[in-house]
Amino acid sequence: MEKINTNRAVLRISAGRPDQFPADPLPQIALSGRSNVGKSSLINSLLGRKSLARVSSTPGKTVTVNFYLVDDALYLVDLPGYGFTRRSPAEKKAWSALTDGYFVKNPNIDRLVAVNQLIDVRVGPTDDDRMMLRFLANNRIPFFITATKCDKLSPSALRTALDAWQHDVLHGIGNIPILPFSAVSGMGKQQVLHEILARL
Ligand SMILES: Nc1nc2c(ncn2[C@@H]2O[C@H](COP(=O)(O)OP(=O)(O)OP(=O)(O)O)[C@@H](O)[C@H]2O)c(=O)[nH]1
Ligand SMILES: [Mg+2]
Repeated sequence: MEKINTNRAVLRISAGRPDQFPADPLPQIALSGRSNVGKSSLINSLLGRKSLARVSSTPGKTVTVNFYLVDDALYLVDLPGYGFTRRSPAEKKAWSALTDGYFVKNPNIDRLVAVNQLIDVRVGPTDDDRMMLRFLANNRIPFFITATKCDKLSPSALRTALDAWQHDVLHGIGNIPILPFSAVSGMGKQQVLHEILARL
């Protein structure tokens, strides 16, 4: 496992088009999940920054893929959130073009070492989450799951929820790590970091 200084991080580019994705040969870990699941909050928490990634109370405002360069050694890739219903047709088109540009038409897809799929522990897996997990499994893209906002559940409710996911969403997919996390309490931060670094 590599040693990485997570305090050294910059937003390299907020890409609105696939041709703006960085082409340098560094490993990428992509964060996927619905709007408001806590992708930006997780990035800020992992990198020990208050507002490197913009956290908004109005989800889905800008549709971009944000590449955070960490210690000149890896990219954390903040993918545009899905499942935000009040989106204009133009925003939906931008979402599809970017997501397709990242997963399907990306000449540098071999640099994607893993997807961290975020699922809100109180909302549970949505149909869109299930679709994404099936897509990742079918395309043999390595992934692990982070359950976000775990500060909102009691320890026993948390255990019940995560056990159910293992039998439900991951049924037929295999034994995939599910890491409980909270950007508010810091729960699971070291485990998520460890999982990321282990993939490099
Ligand atoms: N209680 C609690 N709230 C959280 C946590 N993480 C994020 N939030 C809140 O959830 C909301 C959305 O967080 P973001 O990090 O902006 O979510 P996102 O996935 O980046 O959303 P988009 O960029 O719109 O796709 C904000 O109001 C955050 O403060 C958490 O661990 N616990
Ligand atoms: Mg965000």
